[in-house]
Amino acid sequence: MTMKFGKISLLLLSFTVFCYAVIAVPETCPAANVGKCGDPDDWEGEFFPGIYKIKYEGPSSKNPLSFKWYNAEEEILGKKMKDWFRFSVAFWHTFRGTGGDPFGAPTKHWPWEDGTNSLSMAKRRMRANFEFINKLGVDFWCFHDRDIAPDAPTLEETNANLDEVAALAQELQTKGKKSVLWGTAQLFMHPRYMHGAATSSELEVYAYAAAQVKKAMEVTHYLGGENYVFWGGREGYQSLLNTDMERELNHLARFFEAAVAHKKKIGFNGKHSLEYQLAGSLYDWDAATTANFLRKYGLIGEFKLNIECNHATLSGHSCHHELETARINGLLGNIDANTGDPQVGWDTDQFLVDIQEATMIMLSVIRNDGIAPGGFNFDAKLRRESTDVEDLFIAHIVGMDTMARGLRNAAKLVEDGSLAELVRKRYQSFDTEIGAQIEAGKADFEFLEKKTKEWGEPKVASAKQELAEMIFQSAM
Ligand code: XLS
Ligand code: CA
Ligand code: CA
Repeated sequence: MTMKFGKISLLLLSFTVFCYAVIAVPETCPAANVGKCGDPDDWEGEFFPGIYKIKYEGPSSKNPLSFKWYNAEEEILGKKMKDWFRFSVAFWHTFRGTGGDPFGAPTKHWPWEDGTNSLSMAKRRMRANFEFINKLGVDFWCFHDRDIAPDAPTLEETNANLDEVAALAQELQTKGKKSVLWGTAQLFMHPRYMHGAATSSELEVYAYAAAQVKKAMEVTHYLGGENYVFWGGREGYQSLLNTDMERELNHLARFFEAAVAHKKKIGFNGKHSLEYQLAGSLYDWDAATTANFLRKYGLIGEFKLNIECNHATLSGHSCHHELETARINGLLGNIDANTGDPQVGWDTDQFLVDIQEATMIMLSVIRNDGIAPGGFNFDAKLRRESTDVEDLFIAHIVGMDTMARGLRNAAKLVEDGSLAELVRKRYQSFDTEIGAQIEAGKADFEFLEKKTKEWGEPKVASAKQELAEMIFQSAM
């Protein structure tokens, strides 16, 4: 009996050791390249062997590695599809996302990763990024400073790492005619930013953040970036009992003023975008709050907003609401094309695949006549359970196709005109002499009281919401 138990234990032990060995040894080369890439700098192979340039094959195609709706060169409402979108790949999700979460270990083991965050690994990853965007047929990419190059013990060494990776990115960009849509500084991961960056109670942290943004702006400019984004993921508070909110917001405004001054100093003509919201008590809560902040501090002309759809949901709005708020304030800059989970109150950053939502988004974008020099950045990650390399392509393809369907549908609605006509009719009482007087601010209360006495009880028409929904659906 004891013997039998001993044998079984040994068997189990060897099985565990075997499994551990299989799981623990990270794959460092694709099968075809074994032996050729022992050192990360020696990488000779393709990162995505067997995946060719993704082509438009039309809606009847069953090929997952093809576009069914996104046809880059096709003109819709006088603009090529690629120019409506200016799609961008987010380096942090696509090349630094591991599938790990607070309860589970990483699930993605990309063949090119060696399990380190070394400088040579950073360069290899950058090559993977360019092969990816070239094959996907996207013109732009976005990055945080710390996604693309490793942190080092001193700022000088960290900056030197960043310069080295940026030089490679520059070379690869020129080859593939690609460009940076926006760059940004990661001011939320490192523990020094636990009280915030520009709103930290610690002066030295404020200074460190300034130095980091200075460098990130310079690198973005060096890479021909068209925009620079600020996302204040830690700019907020946990408790007002220990917080001087007014002082923190004043500091934040000073920080942005200094960033604008530095942009001018280095001749970076890119537009600044402010992105808002994650969760909790953040200062940049939604588009309206952020617009108010910019107005109060006289920064409104220097910034636009980077609207992230998942953040819109977290602040209790639809993405369409946030886009319209930004648009009517002349602040629509970039779109982080992603979505959240309606049942989960967290920033899940999923690929947006809801065609109705995409249509609403594109209605705003068409009304704005596009968003250049901004674009659509896929700030979205594969689900933890999606672990094949090809899933990276499939996720972006379905994201691009969804937006393309949104554009096609929105264009149909615009060309058909019934929805616009319904809205026009709804407000037609203002298309009168008195309506014009009200809209020009020339109708005082006495005049309106006189008119009301003349007219009697107002006649109120139907809002026709269901008819509007019916027209909207007819374009799907
Ligand atoms: C996180 C943010 C972040 C910004 C860039 O939720 O969306 O990814 O876009 O710092
Ligand atoms: Ca974002
Ligand atoms: Ca997000």
